[in-house]
Amino acid sequence: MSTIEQLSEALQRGNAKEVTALVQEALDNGVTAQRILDEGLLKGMGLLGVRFKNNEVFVPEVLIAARALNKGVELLKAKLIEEGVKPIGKVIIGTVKGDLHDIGKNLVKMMMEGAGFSVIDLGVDVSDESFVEAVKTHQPDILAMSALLTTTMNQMETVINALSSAGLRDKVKVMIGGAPITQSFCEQIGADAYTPDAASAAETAKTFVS
Ligand code: B1M
Repeated sequence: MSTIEQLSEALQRGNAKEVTALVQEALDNGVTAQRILDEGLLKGMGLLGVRFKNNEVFVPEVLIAARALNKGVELLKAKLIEEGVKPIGKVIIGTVKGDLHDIGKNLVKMMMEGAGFSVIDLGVDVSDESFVEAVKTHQPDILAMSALLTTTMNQMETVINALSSAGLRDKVKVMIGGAPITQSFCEQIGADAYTPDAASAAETAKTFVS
């Protein structure tokens, strides 16, 4: 098995120590940072995402793999900048006002980063004003919102209305998700996409920038 294949495997097992050693080994052998990222780390994360979607692995495995991915990316960062590798798009993500649940949001963030996006995380309990301000400042391709409570999901519509009032609605794709969210809710509030899980969120995000 090649170093790159071993890297993809180690990433899926969430072995951060092995991941950093293999990234270093590949760099020492002259493999480009871009190839290490695409064919090793991101491929591994993509495969794990599919297994997550199919309920073959669960939240802890994905979180551990994401930590290993971050370690590997840290090691590659300088080289990637040197090679001029650009992210495929920019995402702003947050959990809506009044809602403190962030495990699902963090998974979506990791999967999007794994798919090659740069992600600005506004955290939890994010007001419509803060979402709008962040869209104004960072001009992302996608605004991603998470809500886990039936009492907070309507905040998503408030944010979309606030984007419209600020003249920003047609400048950004709005993606939503979280346990109480449905496709019909998505259509009702005028969001661009609802996805039920983190892996499909990353897949759908890619279609918005391709
Ligand atoms: Co809370 N909680 N919680 N909670 N909590 C739920 C959501 C609840 C369903 C539990 C229940 O009663 N059965 C219930 C909501 C009921 C409702 O509104 N219908 C509930 C409640 C009521 C509350 C409190 C009000 C409890 C109280 O204080 N009385 C309170 C509210 C606090 C607040 O937010 N203001 C509260 C607090 C908490 C904790 C702080 C203790 C903790 C959160 C810790 C944290 O997030 N850091 C917590 C937890 C852990 C849960 C449960 C048990 C698990 C949620 C979770 O992380 N799941 C949850 C019950 C449950 O869901 N079984 C529950 C794992 C996570 C991976 O799934 O977030 O759904 P999820 O993300 C999924 C998808 O939804 C999707 O991708 C992920 C998977 O790939 N997804 C997106 C999520 N965001 C997306 C965005 C996208 C696309 C996909 O695009 C942008």
